[in-house]
Amino acid sequence: TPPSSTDQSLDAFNGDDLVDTILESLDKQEGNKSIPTFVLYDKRGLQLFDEITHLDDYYLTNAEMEILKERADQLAARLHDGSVIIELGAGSLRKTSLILDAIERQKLKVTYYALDLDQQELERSLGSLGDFTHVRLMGLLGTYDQGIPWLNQQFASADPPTHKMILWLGSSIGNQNRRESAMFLHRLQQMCLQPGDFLLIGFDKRKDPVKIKTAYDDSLGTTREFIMNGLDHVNVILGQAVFDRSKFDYDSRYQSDLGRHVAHYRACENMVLTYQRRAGDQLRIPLHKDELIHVEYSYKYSDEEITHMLNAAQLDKAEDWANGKTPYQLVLAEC
Ligand code: AVI
Repeated sequence: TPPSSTDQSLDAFNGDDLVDTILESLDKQEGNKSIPTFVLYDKRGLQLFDEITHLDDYYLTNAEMEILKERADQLAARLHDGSVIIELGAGSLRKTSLILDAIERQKLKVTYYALDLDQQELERSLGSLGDFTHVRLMGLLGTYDQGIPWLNQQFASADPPTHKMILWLGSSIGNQNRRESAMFLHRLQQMCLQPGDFLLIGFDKRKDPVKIKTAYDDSLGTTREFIMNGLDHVNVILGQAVFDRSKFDYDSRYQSDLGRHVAHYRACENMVLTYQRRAGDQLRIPLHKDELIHVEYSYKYSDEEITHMLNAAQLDKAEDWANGKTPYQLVLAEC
């Protein structure tokens, strides 16, 4: 069955697996403790992230929209009747609507698949797009690991092959380390793309450390709240109040030598996290004052790093669209 927008639940997001994943990543020595990044995206987290994308300090979304406004017609001209667009981590679709409007203007019969994790969000954002005559909208509920093989299977035997364009926008590539991203792109290239297919990727550039730091520690405190909400979500997943949010702070650092922003939780005092297991015993995780628990990386890219990554994935650069005002770049890669 496809991960459809209507009835599919996320097997990979099975509750017990999540609990184990979180406890295992926490039960480590000082310096190695982490919480998986996905905890940031519960319902409130998705709302807060949407708020972040409207902030002036978080320049990434506006920069990407500016580029898309300018380039949407050029992008649509790369498609044909019968082409398929697949968006990984579709989100609010504010940016995507710029592309879909351009396709509609060019009267191309294109099917658009939005892959995302939250069914209600998916339905709401697809519903907000309005009516199209030429573009067909489809929601795919699932993780990348569920959606990509399904799509691959869906189009593998088409003759002639279905022309595809994959969208990976919003600098989502930055939330994996460079090696993981290169491997992911290579996998996409191998599994889903055929000669003539495209992949559009949004990269935040590593040019301006001060601007980047402000984007992740904004003046309204929305990012702080977005990160701190992750602890509430962890308590919900664990089914116990393991974290007392008032005893933690958001630690935001831009490491310019490594070209990445790192988000941590910092313990404000010595404490012991306690989780009551079903078997009756307790898992106890001591934390020192100022100990850090990692929750998110946001990697930034130089031109060389982008080229290197595309080469490693055996992709060619077809277009390289920058924004004159902010260090952000959209790269259209071709298989
Ligand atoms: C979703 N992702 C690309 C965002 C980023 O920039 O890493 C998530 C985010 N974290 C803090 N602010 C925004």
